[in-house]
Amino acid sequence: MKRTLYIGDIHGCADEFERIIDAFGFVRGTDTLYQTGDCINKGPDMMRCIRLVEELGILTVRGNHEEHLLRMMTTPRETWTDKQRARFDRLPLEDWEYIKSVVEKWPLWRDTEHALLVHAGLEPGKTRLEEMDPKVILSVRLWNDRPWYEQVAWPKKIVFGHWAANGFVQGPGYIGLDSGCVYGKKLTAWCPEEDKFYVVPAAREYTPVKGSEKTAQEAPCIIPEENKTPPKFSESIKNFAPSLVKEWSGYKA
Ligand SMILES: [Mn+2]
Repeated sequence: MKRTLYIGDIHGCADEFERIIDAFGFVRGTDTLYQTGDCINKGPDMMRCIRLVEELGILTVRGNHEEHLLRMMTTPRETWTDKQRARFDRLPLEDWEYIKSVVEKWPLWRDTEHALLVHAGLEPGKTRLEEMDPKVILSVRLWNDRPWYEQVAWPKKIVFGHWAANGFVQGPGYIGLDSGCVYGKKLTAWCPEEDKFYVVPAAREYTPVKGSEKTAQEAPCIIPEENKTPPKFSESIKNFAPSLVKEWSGYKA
């Protein structure tokens, strides 16, 4: 049977990325893999993640971190912040050039058979994706102090990432897959044909959990002031239906 898997935010967590694809039992040429963007930065091995995307033909969307990189690489180094320089110095220039050549192909959204895939979310009050602000699609969390997904009705389920502090969420028209793998939580993926979630625990905490202020500053896009305060990080993954969850038992730390 032809199957589909939507995988949440990776942030360089190459081991967990490979493991969730293994746990799913990906069949090359038959199955389709999608990913919510933010493949790069923060975690241990973003080059391996990018190569995996290319080798397996994983269909991703652009995340705010990819957008940020593309913008950085078109501005002179003298204008970068210390943090941007430190981040860039983690890899040789030719690796960044390769990453850029891959991620610049990633679209802002993919209208797929089972879901509309975006990195962060949709802009409430608009009905056409082309009319939405790209910054919102890449970075939105709260809209007028409420989660954007409570304010959007879309003909198709919306699959998104970007909100690790909120964790996994599922509601009538949406699935949020960022369950904070790089923060030592979990990598989550959804298979619509099986109506099942795959979950791989993070091997460790690769990056400390951020405060809300830092989260807002790091977004490359200017977010309206009222949208800048995500809720506190919760230990438990919200709204998880245990019967739908397959905890992958083959995992070894
Ligand atoms: Mn993001």
